[in-house]
Amino acid sequence: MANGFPIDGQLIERLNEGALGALEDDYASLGRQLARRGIDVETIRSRVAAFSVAVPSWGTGRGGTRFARFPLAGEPTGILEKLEDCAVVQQLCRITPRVSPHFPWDKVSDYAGLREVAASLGLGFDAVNSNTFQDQPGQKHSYATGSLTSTDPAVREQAVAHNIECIDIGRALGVRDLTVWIGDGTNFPGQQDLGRSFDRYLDSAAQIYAALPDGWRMLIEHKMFEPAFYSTVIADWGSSILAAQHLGPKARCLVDLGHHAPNVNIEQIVARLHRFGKLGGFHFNDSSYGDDDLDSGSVNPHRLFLVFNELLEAERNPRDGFDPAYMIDQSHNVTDPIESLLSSAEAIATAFAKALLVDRDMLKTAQEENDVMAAFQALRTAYRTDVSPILAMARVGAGGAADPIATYRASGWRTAMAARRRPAGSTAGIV
Ligand code: LRH
Ligand code: MN
Repeated sequence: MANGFPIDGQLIERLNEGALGALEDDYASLGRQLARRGIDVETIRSRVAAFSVAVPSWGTGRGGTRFARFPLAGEPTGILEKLEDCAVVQQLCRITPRVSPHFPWDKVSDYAGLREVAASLGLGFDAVNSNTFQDQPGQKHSYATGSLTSTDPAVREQAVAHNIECIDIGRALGVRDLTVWIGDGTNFPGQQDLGRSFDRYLDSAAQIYAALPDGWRMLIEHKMFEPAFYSTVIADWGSSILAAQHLGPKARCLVDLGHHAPNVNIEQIVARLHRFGKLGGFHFNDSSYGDDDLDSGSVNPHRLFLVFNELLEAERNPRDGFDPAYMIDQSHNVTDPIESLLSSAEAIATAFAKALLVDRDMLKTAQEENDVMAAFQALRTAYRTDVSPILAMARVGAGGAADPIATYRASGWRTAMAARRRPAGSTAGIV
């Protein structure tokens, strides 16, 4: 297979041939429509072709809740099979060339070897994720009462050491970001002192920060609640930016879209973090209630568009080091994870492409002149544009599939993997 990609390239070519006529017709018609708006469709296509978002290794398996996890026959059971499935996603959509791994879930003995395997599949790695929200078999100290903020110095030391181990792994994998999400918090008022627990966080995080190599970033991920249900140490962007400013320039804030109360204006949080040079990255997903980890754009694609609208404004007014890491973080409880990742990558690239269509000079003029409806219509005109022909042309131009999900189904990949892979366990929980 070309470039070690798992699916037969001739199948993709054959199916693309059948779709090309209609696609070129739709693309030409969209090109004429955009030209009337002073927009060159080819410029948008090349921006879309250069766009990419990382996939989470843990998103290739079925996710679950505390109630149950329903395994899928043929789902991956280890990092090598996870990389194969990530390669299928990249082969078909061509905008997910990197995998964000999670440790110790993706632990192996030879990380240089893992990097080679990924490269042979046309993949690289993105931010490494530490895990001090679960106890591992044989672990000396439990994280039941916290990790980086535990009152027990031995527990904090263990959690700091794990994060430093993740940095070492990341160096072997050729990445430069460490994502630190901790579930530390309380379930009862009075259970912990809210001030001292934050101070313990700052002290532990400073030790991790000190271990960051040059050029590395520590991405602090806030989350309103879960697994703690009364208070969470890093509960919101305020706690996150205060910690990042306290730690130093390598510390940035990561925005997981699902980690906010319903209806929070996340795009304004993006604008604030960018204003102070602390916008480090994203975990894209969708949600209605809690950290539902649903497919990006599946519930509220307009919010995703508004986030990318802010990101393009930020790009026009770059602060030092505007280079947010784009990653997906989802839990695929009822779909084939590959189909969800294909659908989500499409939704994220769609939001980006629509945001590229906003007439920003017209928007700024309307804003300055308080022409409210003109300002809103500047966004709405872009949002209601069907950009799917641009995404498909960019995909096919890069060797991907005109219709990724239909091509994936035609490949019979999952059935083949069900015959080849051992059944995955059905323990409840995320992985
Ligand atoms: C926490 C989170 C975090 C990951 C985990 C898998 O809810 O978003 O980013 O470590 O999910
Ligand atoms: Mn996340």
